[in-house]
Amino acid sequence: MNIYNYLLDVINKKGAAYLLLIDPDKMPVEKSEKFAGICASAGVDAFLIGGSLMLSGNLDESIEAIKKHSNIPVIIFPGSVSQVSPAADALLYISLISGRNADQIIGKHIMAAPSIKKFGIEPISTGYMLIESGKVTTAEYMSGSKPIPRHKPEIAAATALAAQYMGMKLVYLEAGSGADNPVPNEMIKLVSSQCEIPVIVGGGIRDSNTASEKVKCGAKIIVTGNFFEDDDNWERIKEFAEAIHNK
Ligand code: 1GP
Repeated sequence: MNIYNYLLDVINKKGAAYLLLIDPDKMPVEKSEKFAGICASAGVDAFLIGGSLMLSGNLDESIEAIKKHSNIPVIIFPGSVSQVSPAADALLYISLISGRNADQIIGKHIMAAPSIKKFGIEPISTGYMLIESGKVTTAEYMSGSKPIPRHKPEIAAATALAAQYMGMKLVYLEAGSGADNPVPNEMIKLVSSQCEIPVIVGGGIRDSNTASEKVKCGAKIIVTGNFFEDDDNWERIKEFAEAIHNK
């Protein structure tokens, strides 16, 4: 089964999928190994891996370490064209559809396509939308694009529908890592009622109630990153997974 179908299967069986984001710059390899084992036994469905910069981290080494200590899929969430690794199971092939910068909608993709083919990685076409969340986030700053205003769910819904009509397989509502405020419930409700492709929600989710609330509003995949970079919180991974798996 390919990874996209695996995600659909998880959604179908558990109600929603829980993905944990690992940024190799923020989690050294030795810590990722331990983390991977804990996540696997806590019910996490897949890892996302990637980062905005990749200064100290090494993508290949991190993926290999995670895979050695767990058997859940590792999906690259690329912060740049160089973040393609043969060790990964799949890659979110993200187009920044909330922006109007052609390079982030198609340009970078052309640069990355030959390596994706060469390594045989499964690309999962994803419409990626930045949503205003309070202060300027890294994703917003690095992409140099304006997020969709948080009180304009209809813009997000029309954008998601366009992504679906263009053949994209997932739509990602991103408040940004460490966001002050997660994606608003009203926006998740409208987007998921309008489009048929699974809606991913991430950014600023720091407790299981919020994660569960987003699923009740229609999110089919929840992503958390920041909160579990602190190992004091690791004992709560299971609580998040159970809150998200509402079926
Ligand atoms: C993935 O950027 C998010 O969508 C992760 O956000 O780090 O705030 O959980 P947090």
